[in-house]
Amino acid sequence: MAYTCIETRTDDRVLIITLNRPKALNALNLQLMDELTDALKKGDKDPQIGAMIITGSEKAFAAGADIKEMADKTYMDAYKNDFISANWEQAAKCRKPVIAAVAGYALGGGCELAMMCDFIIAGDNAKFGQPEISIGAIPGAGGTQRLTRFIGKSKAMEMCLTGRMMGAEEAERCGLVSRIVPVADLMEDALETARKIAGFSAPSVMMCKEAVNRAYETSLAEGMLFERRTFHSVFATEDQKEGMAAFIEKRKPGFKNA
Ligand code: CO8
Repeated sequence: MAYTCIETRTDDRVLIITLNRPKALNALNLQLMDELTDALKKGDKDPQIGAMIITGSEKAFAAGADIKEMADKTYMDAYKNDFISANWEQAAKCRKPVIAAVAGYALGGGCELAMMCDFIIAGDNAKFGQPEISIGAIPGAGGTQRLTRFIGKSKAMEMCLTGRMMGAEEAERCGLVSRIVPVADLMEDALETARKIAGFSAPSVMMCKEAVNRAYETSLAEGMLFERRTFHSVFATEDQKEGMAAFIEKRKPGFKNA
């Protein structure tokens, strides 16, 4: 698939996907979402890739779903084609870690896409929001659900009902983003983080991600059991033997599956 709305490149074992519709502030149209889904699926399958980054430009990660593309939709169009169908959720379905490196606007579907990733590193100029209410709509790809889990009901309700934007500092304070870095350093920082993760044992990384995600989907007791059983299974991997032997022998581990 030739890409016209995104750009991809690899750096070491990291796949970097850059949303690239600068004239529309990276508004997420169907073509862009199809390309993003394709790139994420390929990265997830490629044994040479250990982690992925989704980013945009310095001005906009993505200013939302493409309003011009959806303005004339009818209910029947939306319902029959299951608008924002499951393949728009690929970022949340990947087994390998996906980091959102967000500078500028992450609004509506842009904020939702960032929240589908495993964590968000924000440039200091990042602005997050769910402004759908101001165009007579509501969030449609997780804004009311994921945002509430990230930042709690009171703040999520206020954000969704007023459409106000939240800056990077507020986003860090309330747990929406993991870290803020100067926008000029955003990509280098995200890359360094992704390279670090991609250098660890690939099965451990995937198991760890699955276990953290369980915290969202189940009770504490079930989550603890899942974590413990998954922990038991690392003793079946060569990487566990190598990682622990390397610690004891005071050397760097050479993970087979890195
Ligand atoms: N859709 C289409 N075009 C857009 C969008 C968008 N979401 N956002 C910006 N653009 C276009 C503008 O129309 C403009 O194009 P043109 O030059 O042809 O007029 C160009 O990008 C530049 O935009 P502005 O001139 O408005 O730039 P400003 O710097 O003045 O303002 C803002 C920046 C504040 C970001 C402003 O553009 C804005 O408010 N954008 C819309 C934000 C919004 O409402 N987003 C929510 C959209 S609805 C949604 O996301 C539903 C989610 C569905 C799920 C998606 C699944 C992933």
